Amino acid sequence: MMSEETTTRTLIEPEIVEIETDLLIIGGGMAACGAAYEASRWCSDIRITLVDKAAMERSGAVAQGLSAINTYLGENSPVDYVKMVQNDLMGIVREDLIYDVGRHVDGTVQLFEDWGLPIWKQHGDEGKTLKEGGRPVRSGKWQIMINGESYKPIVAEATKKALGMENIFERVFIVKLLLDEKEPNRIAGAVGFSLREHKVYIFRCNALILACGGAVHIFKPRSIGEGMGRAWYPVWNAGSTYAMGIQAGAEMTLMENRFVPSRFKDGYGPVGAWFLLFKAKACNSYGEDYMVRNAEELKKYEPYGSAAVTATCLRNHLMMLEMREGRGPVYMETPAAMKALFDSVNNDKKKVRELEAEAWEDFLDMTISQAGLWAGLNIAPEERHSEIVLTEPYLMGSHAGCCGMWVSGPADIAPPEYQWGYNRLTTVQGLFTAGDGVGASGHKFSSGSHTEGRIAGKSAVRFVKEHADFSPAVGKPAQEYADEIYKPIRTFEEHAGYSVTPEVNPNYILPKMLLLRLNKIMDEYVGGTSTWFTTNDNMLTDALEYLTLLKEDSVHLAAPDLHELMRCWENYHRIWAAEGHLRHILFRKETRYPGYYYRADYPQLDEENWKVFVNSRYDPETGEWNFFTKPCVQLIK
Ligand code: SFD
Ligand code: AMP
Repeated sequence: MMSEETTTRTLIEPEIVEIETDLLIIGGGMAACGAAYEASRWCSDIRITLVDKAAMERSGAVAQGLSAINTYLGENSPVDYVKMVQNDLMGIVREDLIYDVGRHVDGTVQLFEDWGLPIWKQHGDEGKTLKEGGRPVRSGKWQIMINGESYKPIVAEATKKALGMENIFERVFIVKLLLDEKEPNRIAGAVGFSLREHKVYIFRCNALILACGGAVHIFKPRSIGEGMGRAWYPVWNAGSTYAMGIQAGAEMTLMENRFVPSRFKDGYGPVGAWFLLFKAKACNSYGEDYMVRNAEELKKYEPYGSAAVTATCLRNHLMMLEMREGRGPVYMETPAAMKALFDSVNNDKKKVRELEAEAWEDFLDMTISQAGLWAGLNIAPEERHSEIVLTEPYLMGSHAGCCGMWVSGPADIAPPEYQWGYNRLTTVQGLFTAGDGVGASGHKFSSGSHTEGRIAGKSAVRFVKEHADFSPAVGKPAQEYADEIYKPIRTFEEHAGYSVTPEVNPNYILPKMLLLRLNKIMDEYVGGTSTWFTTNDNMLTDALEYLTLLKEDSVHLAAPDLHELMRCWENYHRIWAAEGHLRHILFRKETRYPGYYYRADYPQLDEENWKVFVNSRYDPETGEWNFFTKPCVQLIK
């Protein structure tokens, strides 16, 4: 143990900065950028402020870029888009919200092109924009190819220009939302801290758009040790959207849903371009296509099993059978696909080189580590196949997953039970969300999330104008918020030096330790990779007890610096998002998403009793969770 003198430190007192605004946007990703861009178009007389925990140029899921835009309708109709999403998410979706994204998304993609995003065009249409009728190169029915390494800087730049840098706070992490003191269930602001300076921010606002992306590292990842930072979705999306929404009392929907992507093993490279553009097949280690071999299995999951495109979770289910029954590993058969493509260009040397470059570029544009791994393993995709695997689960509302908040739908389409005034308003007055935040409407991807942000932005501006007499009243004195946020710094200051090794100290928990404990609970009891995504009532009940203890212990989190302070709050958010997920799985007594998770005690799909939304509300006054179902209204037959 070290002596007393060495532990004496000067306590850090953060400066408190208080900011009044009309519309506060939390997040700087695709949805938030869309919200800020659109909101500024509809008003010059209201104050709009955006707060991002990172630098917007490279923040959020699109940080590394993307190689495709997965939602572009083009020749398809919004009705077909709704049908596709409905089937992919096993029938329970909000068709009004999906239709709304579908009818506006192409305009958003055309804006991206105007701002400088290079979109691949079919032979003969090179140089023609989409607006001018240029035909994009489609990888699939809904997806188009882009040169997307700089996708995020391009989208962020347009937002910065629209909003002005003076209204953007970068590297400020929002810890929690503030409810109004006078009006119940009414948003009034948010508090957070700077990651660069000792400053705590208190924002007061009239309306707020919460768009902090999805949740990663809730479950133990497949990558371990020094590779643990590698995941498919970005590790810096820590469930803040769900946690802060739940804590504020917003009604949540389908939080039991998750997304388990099949990905190139260890590098987490996406598979879409390989399946759709390069037309590759994925086979078990005996060379059998698992979709063909296990086709009969799909009959158990009608009406979804017989759809023209098999739902993502069911594709996973068929792949998992191979692993469970011992016929793994599963490989993406890249050499056969490349050979067919080379043959299609008559093995023309220049064209062959271009195709090889495209294969690498798919990863270099969005998952650079996968290209690194190929190089490290001496894999040339035209010569050697690559293993694919089902990753750990992610919580998200924008890809082939649909957990999130329950929001009001568009006035012209939403049935009365799905509508309470403002499009994308949550059940908390003044609180809006978009992108990963909106539940029951997946398959938005980057373009749809930006589109939905634009929808929410326009709607929130109208809300502000129609509630101009509101003046936010936040409860506690500013210093109390500052003390609460800086508690982990204080804990470290108080106890550092008690032990020689800072990682081993009985007086506190470092964020990584807490993360590992959360990951272990979720993995082993709530259907992570260790149990092949299988859980049951007893496992879930035990997990809830362990999670409750973990939440209690989180008061002992300690942060040696501002970066670790962010890690503390991120992990606190993860616990809340995890709890929502767990409680929802416990409530739904069926296996709605085979391939995403299995309730071993209710292994069937139960269309008769469970084709409903499972919704929940945490009451911030009492601390109680309340669960109920809502009908699933089918608008399109
Ligand atoms: O290949 C706080 N996505 C794909 N979309 C496509 O269109 N095409 C693809 O090719 C896609 N693929 C893909 C995708 C994502 C990733 C990581 C890979 C590959 C490797 C999905 C889209 O990217 C995704 O749907 C959207 O980005 C979702 O938008 P949004 O806005 O809901 O989330 P965000 O962009 O991650 O932004 C979150 C923001 O919040 C900030 N933030 N700020 C303040 N305080 C806090 N507490 C905060 N917490 C988070 C973040 O910094 C960020 O700015 S493929 O796999 O299919
Ligand atoms: P991914 O790379 O898995 O994120 O997928 C990118 C896009 O391709 C998404 O729109 C997926 O729904 C779609 N996709 C991926 N694999 C398949 C497949 N085998 N069949 C149909 N669509 C797919």
